[in-house]
Amino acid sequence: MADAKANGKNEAAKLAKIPAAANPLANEPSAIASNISYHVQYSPHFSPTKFEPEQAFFATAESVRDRLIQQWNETYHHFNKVDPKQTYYLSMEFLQGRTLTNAIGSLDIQNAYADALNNLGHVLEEIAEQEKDAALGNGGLGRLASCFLDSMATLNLPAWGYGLRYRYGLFKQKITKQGQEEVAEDWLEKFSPWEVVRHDVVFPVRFFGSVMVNPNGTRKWVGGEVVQAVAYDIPIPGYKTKNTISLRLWDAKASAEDFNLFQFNDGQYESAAQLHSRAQQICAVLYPGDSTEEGKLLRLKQQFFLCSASLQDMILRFKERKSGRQWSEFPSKVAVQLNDTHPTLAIPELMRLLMDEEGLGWDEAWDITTRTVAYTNHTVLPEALEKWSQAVMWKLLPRHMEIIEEIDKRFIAMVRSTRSDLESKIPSMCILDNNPKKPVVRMANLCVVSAHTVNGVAQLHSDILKADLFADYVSLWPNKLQNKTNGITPRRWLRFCNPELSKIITKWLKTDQWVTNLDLLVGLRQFADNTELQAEWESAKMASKKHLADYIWRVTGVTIDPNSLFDIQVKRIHEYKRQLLNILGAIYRYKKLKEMSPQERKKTTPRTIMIGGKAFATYTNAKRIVKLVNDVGEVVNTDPEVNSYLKVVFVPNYNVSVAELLIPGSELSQHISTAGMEASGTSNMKFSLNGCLIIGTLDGANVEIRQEIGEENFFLFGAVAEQVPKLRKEREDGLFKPDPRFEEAKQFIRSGAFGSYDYNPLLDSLEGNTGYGRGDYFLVGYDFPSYLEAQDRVDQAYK
Ligand code: F58
Repeated sequence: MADAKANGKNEAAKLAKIPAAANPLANEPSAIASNISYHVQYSPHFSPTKFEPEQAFFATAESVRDRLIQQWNETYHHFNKVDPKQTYYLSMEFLQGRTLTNAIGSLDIQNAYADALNNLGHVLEEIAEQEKDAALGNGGLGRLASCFLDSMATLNLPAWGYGLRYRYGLFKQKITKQGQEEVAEDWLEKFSPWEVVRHDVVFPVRFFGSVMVNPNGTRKWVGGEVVQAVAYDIPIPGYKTKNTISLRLWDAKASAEDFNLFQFNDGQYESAAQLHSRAQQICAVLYPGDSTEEGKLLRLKQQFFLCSASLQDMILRFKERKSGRQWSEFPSKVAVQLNDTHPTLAIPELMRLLMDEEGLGWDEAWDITTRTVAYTNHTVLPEALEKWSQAVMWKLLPRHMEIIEEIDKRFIAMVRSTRSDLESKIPSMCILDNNPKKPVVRMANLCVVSAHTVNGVAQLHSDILKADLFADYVSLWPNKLQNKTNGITPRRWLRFCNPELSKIITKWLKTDQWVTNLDLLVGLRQFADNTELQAEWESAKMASKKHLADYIWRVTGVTIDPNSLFDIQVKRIHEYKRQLLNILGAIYRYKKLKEMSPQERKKTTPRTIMIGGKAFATYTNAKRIVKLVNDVGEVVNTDPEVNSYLKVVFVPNYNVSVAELLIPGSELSQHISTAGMEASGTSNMKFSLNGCLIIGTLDGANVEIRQEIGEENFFLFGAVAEQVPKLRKEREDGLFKPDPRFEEAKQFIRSGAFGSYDYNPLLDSLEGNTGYGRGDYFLVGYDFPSYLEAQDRVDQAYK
């Protein structure tokens, strides 16, 4: 503390020596330092005496922002003039992580900033760690959206991201004796230096109300409540290019007229500000719990809020860029990509805006809408396919329900008139499920019927969509379904998070062009046997492992050995992702180590198993898995007989920034979902890119990664997707015989070896042959023996 204070003074003294001068486009360290000093003095957010890392972060970010704004405005003007077709990525989630390192790296001014901060008594890496993650997403789907923005900016594409400005993003995960605890994370607690509020970009968004029929038969949505959507823009710089695109996040605001001064002065404070507080709820949290009716309604409001504001914005831009435009031009200027079904309401909202606000007829509006919208599917899990109650939709969005009914009616008529052979399929293909018990709108069906293109996110997943989930539509529209295998940005996930390895790659390839053209990495193959490269590679990996070990010690108090094999599984906790298979394998390993003699133990391959990820707050079995991993770690890590051969660590609060530390230090990563259930996976790509091998099933993008990296770099095990239905059936018929090793591992938990917590409800999911939450739906037991065998191959290879 005393040291920190002394340092703080030291930094303040250094700051005092640097002349404060606005220099937004500075390149030289001294000019950059002056610009940072300028922001400390003239854009103050703290008391003038302080210049500790936190103050240095905000001033540094503001100086970087100066540079970004210059490029950003130029990009804006350029596209405004050129008027290209724009891509709009509509997503309820953007898992951005931190911005500073990425921005400085993209602007290619890393060294100058490091030097400038040194002059000011600070270290760039430490300053960057001050930034809070913008975690406006749950997992893979949200991170994919953020990776796409980076890539589109780098490819000089005229693209926009549209999302919501949640006050509280994904919760912070605390691990206590009880297991996972969720704590709200306020990423805007101080402020975000990256966002710019556009006070001129405000659109009204209506909820509830009714439909008014005009004398001429046209319809108009009226009444209800109207909330204002205000644009907050975040610049997304491309790598070493001027192109700087926008992530536009909408915030909800009620206007002054909605504040009832009369009531307020009468002491009725709450009802006076009712609409204000309802507006505030809209962007309060990412993914409000939807177990209650209120929660469901709020989530639907969020989705519509995003869709309506974004479409009004696109339409205004389309009209403003050139006056007197034909509406038929719209699809050649606007492409709307729906990130899953969450923004499906963009379809009826575009129809409504075109018909009710712009006066187009149904046919023209439908033609425009279907040529504009495309849909990406991210899951085949039936429980994850969105279905909204028709009653709730009629209440919140009466005009949209009319439009959806009409789309459905016309779709059914079209099938009947052109494809009588599909008559029996109509009930499952149509949009409205009118089951009187629970009438719902099937959002995925609405998307498939309305979009010009539908894509899956890895080849296997797209094949499954075509063969199963959307098979009947394929026979109707053979070319609508496509595959677009996911990707990741190599900037964040290699160049910036692993500078040591990046330097080696650049040195051996004699170019850094791989940062924007990953195909060039195959050029490393010819050096694979070169001992000099191997030594450099190994020392970079060791440096990252030490860095990671240091982090693990800081956040968990567990020491891990950088000479052991670092084995990592980090992703959302879900039964289909099978963290349970991983921990059961670890338990079996522990039991065998305990049974060995000290001499035998010495022959084993020392391992550190790290597992991290968040469980949905209401997902009980996922939370039990988190607790089990922590309990196993507690026992194994303090067992002096084995803890130099095995450690089990639960990495708390997994997020983008933690991933940036873990991935470079990994040697083996686990992507072990039940085949057919992980649509793609994207961390598998990040680990591979950092020279980490995979143990995995033939699922999602694993299949394609294995083809690229070669079978020898992929420890394959488990049932394949085609077998899964048959295996489940066999189990139902009582034909499954579990491997004794599987029984042994479960029995070890039941014996109380990892404490007194009642794991029976979790273990029971692996027992029996049928029933809800029973019968081992995810085939942990079936895959267990081949998993252990693959792990043996890993141990041998590591030697
Ligand atoms: C993920 N989906 C897929 N959904 O599971 C993964 O295989 C894929 O790689 C990734 O999308 C990108 O395509 C996913 O992350 C969610 O987070 C949902 C958000 C809304 C609530 C339910 C989960």
